[in-house]
Amino acid sequence: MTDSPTPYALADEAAARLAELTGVARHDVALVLGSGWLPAAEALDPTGENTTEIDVTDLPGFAASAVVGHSGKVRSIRLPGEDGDRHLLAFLSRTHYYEGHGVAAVVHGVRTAAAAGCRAIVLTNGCGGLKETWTPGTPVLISDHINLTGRSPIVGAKFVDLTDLYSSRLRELCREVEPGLDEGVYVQFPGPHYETPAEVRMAGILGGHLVGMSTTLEAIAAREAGMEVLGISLVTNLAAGISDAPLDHAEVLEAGRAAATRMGDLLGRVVPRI
Ligand code: 8IG
Repeated sequence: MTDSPTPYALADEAAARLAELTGVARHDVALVLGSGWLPAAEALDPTGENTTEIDVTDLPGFAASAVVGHSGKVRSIRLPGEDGDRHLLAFLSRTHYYEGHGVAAVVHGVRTAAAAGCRAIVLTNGCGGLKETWTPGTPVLISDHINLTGRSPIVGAKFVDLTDLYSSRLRELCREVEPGLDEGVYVQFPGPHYETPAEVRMAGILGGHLVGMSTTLEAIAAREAGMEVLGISLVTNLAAGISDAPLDHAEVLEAGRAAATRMGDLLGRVVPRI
């Protein structure tokens, strides 16, 4: 009988295969796309001439989880910068905690990115907002989080400091490019159901401004791996009970598309400076 590899060894294997398949020995920055964020990846390389796309199922450790109902692709995108190119590793989808494959599966992409050389990671998501001024399509920088899954991706007694989990340096960089960006505390619920209005009120009382079903476990794993973390939420709806105005679905989708494209432009200017 052979022992199954540790999550870290599995990520090393995935990174080695990634380097083979993309022809890129080391990547610099990782990007995880949340719901509604695909236009951001398109905006980063509109012609696709600097992009190689592979199936995550071709990488060790992803087969059982990431793909169910998702596109399951990862792109290697070369971004020209003033002081040389950056190689961006963009996961077009993620494994969610609510899929039930466990926390290691949720953060395997993050660990693979770290093993591939990434020093920073941009975690994006679509979420509900608690501030009424955040109309659908408002991008918000994540300043901190509250992890209501009750779980940690870390294995063993490793006491990782999360004081500046969402890098203030990277938030500053974003604001240099887009000064008006607001920020807020992201609260991860386990999902997959949305919150009740009482749970949304609770999130607000706890100090939260955004509610969603992803990101916090990935951010912790990224910090454990020594990566700098930038978190950006796209508010796609007001959280349950915040507004009684019914949402026009087409309007919401269009607002999301426009905002995600704008965020792609933002990332195109921020990533080369990370
Ligand atoms: I898009 O209102 C999206 N994802 N938990 N609550 C939670 N997740 C979400 C929401 C929301 N909107």
